[in-house]
Amino acid sequence: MHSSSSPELTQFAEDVLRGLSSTPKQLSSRYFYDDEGSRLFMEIMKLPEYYPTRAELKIFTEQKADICDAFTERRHPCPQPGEEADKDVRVPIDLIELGAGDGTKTAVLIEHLLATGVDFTYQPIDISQEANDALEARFKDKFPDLRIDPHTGDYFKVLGSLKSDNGRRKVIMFLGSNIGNFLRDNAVAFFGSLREVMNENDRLFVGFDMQKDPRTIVAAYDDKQGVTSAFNLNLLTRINRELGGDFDLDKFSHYAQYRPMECAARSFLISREKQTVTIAALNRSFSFDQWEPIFMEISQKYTHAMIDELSGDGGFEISREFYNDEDFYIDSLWRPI
Ligand code: AVI
Repeated sequence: MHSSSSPELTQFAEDVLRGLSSTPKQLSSRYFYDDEGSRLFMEIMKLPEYYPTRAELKIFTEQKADICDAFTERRHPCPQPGEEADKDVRVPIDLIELGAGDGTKTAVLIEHLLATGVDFTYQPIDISQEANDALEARFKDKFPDLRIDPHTGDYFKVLGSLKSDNGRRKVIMFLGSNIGNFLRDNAVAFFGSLREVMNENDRLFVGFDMQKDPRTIVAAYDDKQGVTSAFNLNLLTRINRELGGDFDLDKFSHYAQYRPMECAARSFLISREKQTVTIAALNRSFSFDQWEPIFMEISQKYTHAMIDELSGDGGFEISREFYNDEDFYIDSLWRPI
């Protein structure tokens, strides 16, 4: 998409222009993931303070049999009167993952599906060809019998091409509480668009990070080693490199907060002094007051009621939920309605 005034601007440039021209200033966290940003996110996932990845891995490790059963179950898990549960007959599935990362968590489910002889293919979808190539190489090495069919491109374009009913159930996975990086209206629209490319018998499997002790959440987004700070600041480096910006990273500092009433963690880069930043590709300068924030990212946390409402608003009903005892994290399996 191009604006009429600057037809040559890329989507990234347009979004930066719009974000830094708005009040309050903002930058979209979807641009965090250049090579360095992806590397820093891998580091974040190993931090002692960043619990979501370990929480989801624990659910998969401890409940893989139940999860894989639910993916391949032929009938409604609660049989209707006169109908018997038909647990032993498994449906073939296409396991489709949106943004698989390094695939560590998914590997747990794949290993179990292979061991139980389920008829399935694994189809990761990612915008990055390199990410898909690396994942394919890793999984082919780890699981020589796996049928893997990676797709590179926009989620919805790829899913649209997979829409036709081939007799196999699509199980679409969106893990890691990635949905938390969407504002609520965007999350509902995202689920609605997924619903449009799904058939009645398909399933959606979504990871949600739950509301918990606010101190635990803030620490996850403000780690002692400063990796999350580097992750946020890296977007300024990306703007400098790709758009000819002159951001001085020492003049901005990372700030993370959690607002328990909204269950939302937000991160900001705060201008430490009054300054002007010029971005050559936009042919524009932007003034910052001292202590003025740039809103960088929302990481929404959830209650059961919020998940229930989101599923309904997106066109789904909850079929099964997998969570740990403390309700720390939930993987929720949805069925289209
Ligand atoms: C990718 N996403 C779910 C992460 C999160 O928890 O919001 C991104 C992240 N930002 C800072 N730390 C991790």
